[in-house]
Amino acid sequence: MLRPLPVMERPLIAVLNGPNLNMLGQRQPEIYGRATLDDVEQLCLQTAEKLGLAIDFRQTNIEGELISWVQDCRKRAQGIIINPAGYTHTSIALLDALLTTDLPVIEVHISNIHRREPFRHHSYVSRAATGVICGLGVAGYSLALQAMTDLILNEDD
Ligand code: CA2
Repeated sequence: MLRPLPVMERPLIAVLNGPNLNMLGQRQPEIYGRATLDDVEQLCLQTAEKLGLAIDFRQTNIEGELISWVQDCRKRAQGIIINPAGYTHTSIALLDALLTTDLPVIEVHISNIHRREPFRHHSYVSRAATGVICGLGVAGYSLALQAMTDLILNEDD
């Protein structure tokens, strides 16, 4: 049986979360469910362990900080999973940062943004995304890690 890779040698995936996602589980459970952001991090850690990935899971309420984290990924990560939250629908600056990374990007939304208010139907970020997962609750993060594994393994195809 193959031994799992030591954490240092595993591909690093940044899992980045935008504004107000620190409120998960505390408000609007009818839209976002009952899981907290800590629960989502645990889900990602468990999924990453099974897939042989390392993850760097972060949340910020500050647009510039999110952009700096995306820029840093160019030097240190193999892929980006991002729930840009409200910046999805507003931030050309975040789109520009993602476009400069040349990394696979998966955009995740907990809710189905297309079933919600019209202003949520457009995503600037999607233009930089390899794929988008929305409407499957926090399981979308786990699905994104699985998809990211396939993207990284097939990178040279
Ligand atoms: O469905 C998603 O994951 C969103 O990215 C969440 C954003 C929203 O602006 C996007 O349109 C869709 C909102 C994140 C705020 O999350 C909260 C969670 C619980 C209570 C309050 C806010």
